[in-house]
Amino acid sequence: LEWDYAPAPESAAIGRIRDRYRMYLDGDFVDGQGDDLTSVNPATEEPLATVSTASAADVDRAVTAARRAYEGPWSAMPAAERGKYLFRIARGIAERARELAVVETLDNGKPIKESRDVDVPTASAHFFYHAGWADKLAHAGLGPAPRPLGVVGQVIPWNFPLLMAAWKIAPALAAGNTVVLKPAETTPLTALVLAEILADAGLPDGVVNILPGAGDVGQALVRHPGIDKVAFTGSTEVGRQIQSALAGTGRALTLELGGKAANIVFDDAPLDQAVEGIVNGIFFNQGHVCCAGSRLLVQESVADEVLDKLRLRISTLRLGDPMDKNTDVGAVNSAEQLQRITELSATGDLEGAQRWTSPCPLPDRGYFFPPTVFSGVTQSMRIARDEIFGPVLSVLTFRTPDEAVAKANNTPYGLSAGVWTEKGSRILGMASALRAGVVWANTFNRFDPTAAFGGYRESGFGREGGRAGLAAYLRSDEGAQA
Ligand code: TXE
Repeated sequence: LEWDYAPAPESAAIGRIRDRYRMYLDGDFVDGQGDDLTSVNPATEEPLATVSTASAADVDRAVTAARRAYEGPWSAMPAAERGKYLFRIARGIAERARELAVVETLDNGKPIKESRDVDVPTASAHFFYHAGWADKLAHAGLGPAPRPLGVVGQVIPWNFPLLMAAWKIAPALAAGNTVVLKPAETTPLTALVLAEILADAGLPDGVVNILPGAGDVGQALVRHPGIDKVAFTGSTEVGRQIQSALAGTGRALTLELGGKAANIVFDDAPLDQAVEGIVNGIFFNQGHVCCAGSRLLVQESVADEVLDKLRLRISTLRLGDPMDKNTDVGAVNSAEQLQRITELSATGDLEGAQRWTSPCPLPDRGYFFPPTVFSGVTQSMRIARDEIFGPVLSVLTFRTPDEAVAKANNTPYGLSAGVWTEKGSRILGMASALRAGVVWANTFNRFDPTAAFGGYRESGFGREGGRAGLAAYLRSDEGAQA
């Protein structure tokens, strides 16, 4: 399958998606014993590549390989050497940035400008940041000699396939652990390209193993007795199952689950800037973002003005071919997710909210859902409570800051929130009153490897990024335990 996307001369040699991808086990690319899966381009509904998947026996082999690597070369290696591998991986991602961005967009459906400008550079930045930590763990404020946990089992979702792999693998390796990672079944390709980068970096065999497969492979991995810690990003439902499966085992666990973030706009906010933040908050990555600003809470006095500006701005968003660098909204990742979004948003109509849909035309094929805004939403409606994980915004209003806090916190989730106001004191007050792991002020959806990311309550526990994220991969009081 030739790329449509003009490759730079220096990368012309790798301008091809392979027909078949194999799993990465103990330093080799091998066929797994599971049934092959076909990765589909969600923008065209055409098959992209065949991917070999793991069986429970493959999971067992991978855990054994990771244990051997942990007890052997990886633990024996001076920490500064470990850091060098992470630097090499960071550089490898940067060198293959164009290829990774293209594969990500074809496999996931996200606009190429997002994979190119956000996913791939942030993945590389994550390895760079953690490379620097590898030989400085004694200075991380986690005690004089923090120790790794051992073999880590990691399961990631399909919304940021490469970036989630980087978020999981980089801190685990920096802290001295070894890894078995399972990418999501609809987006396994960039994790397997990353595996090539790991192999090219000369990472010792078994330090990282990447095993594609569906939920059954994830289940075999997280329940494997040879795993010392599980890190999971995905649905709250599966997170709950994993937590109960691990209860009483003493194994470490971090969960990064769903969200229903409030993006709160006060009447003194710079409204044009806020509108940009609202649009970015919910339409970035088609709204397939756990911290998406899916509930707009706007102060009543400016609600009509904000809604008018918002509709105007959304009408200019270009939806369509994710490989077109002008596209703002790409394809929904799978037919299943499209159906979920369609069904959940239909409850908004039934419950009496007013639906407004962007006038952009939808392509004839592919899984697309138009940017949608529901106004007149009340707190009891499902579209105000449930995570839609799509380009659908629910708009509620408030009169006072206290009412804004009460409505924002009226959710079982607690991952993120946004506050738009010119008043610094109000930002600080809201940040401490909002029950959310991340509160953005006059911006939204900003990610940085130095900053801890994670939630409360049904959004999970444990942090990724920053010193706290590192602590989650070390034996210390700060790592969350099941
Ligand atoms: O998630 P799953 P799905 C939310 C979002 C979305 C919904 C369903 O609301 O609409 O979840 O998405 C693996 N043991 N989020 O069905 O099933 C699975 O193979 C171990 C929010 O895709 O949780 C995949 O690799 N692993 C979220 C990963 O878990 C299991 C991102 C996520 O899939 C498993 C994704 C099991 N029993 C969805 N069952 C976020 N926090 O960003 C499945 N998996």
